Amino acid sequence: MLDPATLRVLVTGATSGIGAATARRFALAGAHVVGTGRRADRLIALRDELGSHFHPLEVDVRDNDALVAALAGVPEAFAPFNVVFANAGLALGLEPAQAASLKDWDDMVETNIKGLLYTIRATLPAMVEAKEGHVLFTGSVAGDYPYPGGNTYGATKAFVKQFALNLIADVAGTGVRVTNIEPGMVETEFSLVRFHGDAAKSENVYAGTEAMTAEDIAEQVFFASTLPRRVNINRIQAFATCQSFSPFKVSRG
Ligand code: NDP
Ligand code: 8X3
Repeated sequence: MLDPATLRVLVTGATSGIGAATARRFALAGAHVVGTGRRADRLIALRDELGSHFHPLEVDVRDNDALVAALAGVPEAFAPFNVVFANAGLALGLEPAQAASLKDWDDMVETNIKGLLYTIRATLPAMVEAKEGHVLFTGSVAGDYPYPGGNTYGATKAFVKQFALNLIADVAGTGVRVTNIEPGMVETEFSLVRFHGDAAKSENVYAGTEAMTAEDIAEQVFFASTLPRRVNINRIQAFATCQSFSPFKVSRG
């Protein structure tokens, strides 16, 4: 197993949910962690909690210039990264495609696809040059399985899955590893964001279930990243145990 103290980790979307839990998991194990997000107060709170092993970086992943500039200013102890967790993302809306908001679609594409690409393009060359590094993504079961209202969100996560697999092909022989983490239902702020702040709708998603926790997913990220460097986990797909599949729906009459 790799010594976590040797890891210099970038986590995008560290202000909440899976990203915050992952930043905690690595920092408390002795890694140096840079966490990003747009909500500076959340990042400062995480720094207050985790101390000198956490460096906050307020940046919107959709702004490539800002992202590149912010990453260039990371203190020495935290760079160069040898683990990059491109996790920042969101679902917006659950309407059928014919009724969905085009702005929601734009925001998902800008964040889940373009922001993720900016993150990788800004960090991958240094890992390839160092012949050491690990890129992990937060994909989703929605990238494999369709559901009503999943339209653009699921398609962005299908992009993430295929990009991850293609990246494995590109970095072959460089020592860089690539893993797509593909969770099912995790109770975070995900549904609150999806329903544009409607707490009742969000709570309804998790009511009566035992959803996975952000810590459950952080553990998967930590596991994949601390395996010996000879091991590349391509994909980890996990449902909450209470989740399963439905039969095909057939419209009749
Ligand atoms: P949260 O809403 O709790 O966290 C989302 C994180 O993404 C926040 O830190 C948020 O930070 C950040 N983020 C969103 N947009 C931007 C942006 N433009 N720039 C920078 N950061 C951004 O949800 P989760 O933790 O659940 O989501 C994390 C990832 O997990 C997402 O990619 C999501 O699609 C994926 N996922 C979630 C599942 C679930 O059931 N919860 C299941 C499968 C995948 P801020 O708002 O401060 O910028
Ligand atoms: C989040 C899981 O099923 O809400 O990616 O799309 S789901």
